Amino acid sequence: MQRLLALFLRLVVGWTAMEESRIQERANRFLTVVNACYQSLYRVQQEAQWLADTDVKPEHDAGAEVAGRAYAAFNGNPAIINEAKELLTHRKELTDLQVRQLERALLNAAEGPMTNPELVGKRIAAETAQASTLNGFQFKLNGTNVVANDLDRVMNTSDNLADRQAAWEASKQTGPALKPGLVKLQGLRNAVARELGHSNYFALQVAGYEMTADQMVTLNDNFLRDIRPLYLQLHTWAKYKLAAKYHQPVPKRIPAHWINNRWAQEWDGLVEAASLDRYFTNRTPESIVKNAEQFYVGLGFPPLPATFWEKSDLYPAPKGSGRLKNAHASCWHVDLDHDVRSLMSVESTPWWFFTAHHELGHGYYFLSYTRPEVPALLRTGANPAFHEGIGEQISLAAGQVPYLKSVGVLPADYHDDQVATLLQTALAQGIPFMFFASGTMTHWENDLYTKDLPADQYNARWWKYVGDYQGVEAPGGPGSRGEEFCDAATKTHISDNPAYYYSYAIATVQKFQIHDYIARHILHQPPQSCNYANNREVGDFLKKFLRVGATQDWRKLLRDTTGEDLSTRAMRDYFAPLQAWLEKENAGRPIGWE
Ligand code: X8Z
Ligand code: ZN
Repeated sequence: MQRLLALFLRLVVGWTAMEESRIQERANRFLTVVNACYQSLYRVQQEAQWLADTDVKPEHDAGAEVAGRAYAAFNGNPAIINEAKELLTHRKELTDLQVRQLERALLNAAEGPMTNPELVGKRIAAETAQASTLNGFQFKLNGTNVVANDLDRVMNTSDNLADRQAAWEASKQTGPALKPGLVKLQGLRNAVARELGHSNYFALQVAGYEMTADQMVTLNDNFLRDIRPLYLQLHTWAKYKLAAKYHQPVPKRIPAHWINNRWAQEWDGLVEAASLDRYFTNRTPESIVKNAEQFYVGLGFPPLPATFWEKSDLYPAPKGSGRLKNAHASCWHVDLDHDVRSLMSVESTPWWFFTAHHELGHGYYFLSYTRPEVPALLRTGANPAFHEGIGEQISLAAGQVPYLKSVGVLPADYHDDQVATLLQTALAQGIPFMFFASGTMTHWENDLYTKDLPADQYNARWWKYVGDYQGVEAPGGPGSRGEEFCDAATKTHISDNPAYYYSYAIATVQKFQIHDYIARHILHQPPQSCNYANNREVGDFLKKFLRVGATQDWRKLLRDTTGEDLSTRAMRDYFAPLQAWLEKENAGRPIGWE
C-alpha cells in the first residue's frame, strides 16, 4: 500500500514538473519573440520621436505619429495581450523573471491596446500634436522671441518685480495653447487605460509600482506630513527674506514671481553665502557635461560611448538657426542597447551642472542594465523613481563642498559656511520640491484622471493646490488666473510624461536614503559634507543595484541596498541641524500661511 502511494506521488510530482517545464517553455518561446520585436519597434519609435523633439517640423511629427502607430500595432496586439494573460493564469508554474516580463508586456500593451485601434489611433495623433505644440512653442517677452533659458535668466537675476512678473507671465503662455489638447488627452488617456481594465490613466501609471492610485496619494501625503514642520520654517524664513529683498510687506503666501523657479518647485538664489553662480561664469557648457561624465567614470563606470557625443543634442539651438527643440532636459535609451543620448540646452550655470548629472544618471542606468541577463522588456528602472533617483542622488553628491573643491569647481580656499550650504540644499534640492511634487502635481493629476476633473475647473484647482500645499500664490493674487489660463499645462510633464511626477518625490526621498548609506557606511563621512570622487567602492555599490534593471522587486531592492524601507528618515536626519537654526531665525514671526 505504502509503495503504491509513493509511486502515485512520484507520478504526480513528475507530471507537475513536466507541466511546469511545458508552460515555462511556452512562455520562453513567446517572450523571445516579444522581446525581440519590442526592442526593434522601440528603436524605430524612439528614432522618430528624437527627430520630432530635436527639430520640430510637420514632417518629423508625421514620422513620429506613424512610428507610434507601428509600435502600438505590435505591443498592443490582441494576440500579445491574450497570450500574456493566459500564461499569467499559470503564474505559479512560471519563473519570477517570466512573470515580470509578462506583466511588463501587459503594461506596455495597456498604453496602446489594439483591441480598440480607433481609440489608440486617436490617442497617438493627439499625443503627437500636443508634443509638437509644446516643443515648437515660441515664447514672447515684451514682443521679442525668447526661449525658456532666457526666461529663467530673468527669473534668476532680476531684482525688478515688474520684469520678473513679465517673465513669469511669458512662461505661462504655453498654457492656453496646450489646454485644448490636454482636455482631449484627459479623455483619451483614461479611455485607453480602461480598455484593459485599469480604472483610469493615473491608476495605470501607478500600477508600475504595484500600487493603487489611493495608495500612491497616501504615500505622498505621508511624506509631506513627515517634513511639514521643516517646510513651514523654510517658508517663513524665505518669505521674510524675499519681502526684504523686494522692499515689500511680508505676505501670507509667497507670490510666485518672487521665486526663481517658474513653478516655485526649487527655491534657488536665496542664500548668498552658498551661491555657486560666480564659479560657473568662466566654465563652458561642454566642460559641465564632461564634469558630469567624470563623476561616474571616477566611480568606475566606463566613459560614455562615442555615439553619445555624436548623437546627443546637448546645447541650445544657435540663435537664428530657426530650429525649435524641446526645452526640457531628458536622456534616451534609443535602441535599448548602447545608443544612449541626451537632449539638453546646457548653459554655464550651477542649475545646468546639476541637471547634467541628473541626465547622465539615466544614461549610466541604461548602460548598467544593458546586459544579456536583462531582457529588453525589463531594461527599465526597478521602478520609475529608481531611474529619477540615481541622477538626483548623484546631483546631491556633486553639490557637496568637499567634492566641488576636489574637482576644482570651488577654489581650495573656499570657505564652507555649513549652515548656508545646508539651507541652500534644503531650498533648492529637497524640501519645497516635495510640496510641489507630492502636493500640487500629484493631487492635480490624480484629480485630472481619477476624478475626471472638468475643464472649467483646471486652473482653479491648480491654484488651490499651489496655495494649500506650497504656500505660494499667483502674482496678481488669488482669482487673478482664471480658466482662460491653464497653468498646470505649462509644466512639461503634464503633457509629455503624464501621471508620473510622484516618481520625482519618491526619487527625492530615496536619494537621501542611498546617499545616507554611502556617506555613513562606505565613506564614513557626514552625509552633509562628503566626497564620492574616484571612490570605486561607492561605484561598486551603485552598480550592484543599477545592473538588475526591473528584474527584481523594487521594495526588496531598496531594502537590500539601504537596509531600510522607503522612508523620509534620512532626509529628516540630513536637515535636522537646520530646524533649530530656522526656529531661532524665525522667533516671533507667524509660521505658515493659514
Ligand atoms: O524633469 C526632470 C529632469 C528630466 S527627467 C530634468 N526633473 C523634474 C523637473 O524638472 O521638473 C528633475 C527633477 C524634477
Ligand atoms: Zn530624470
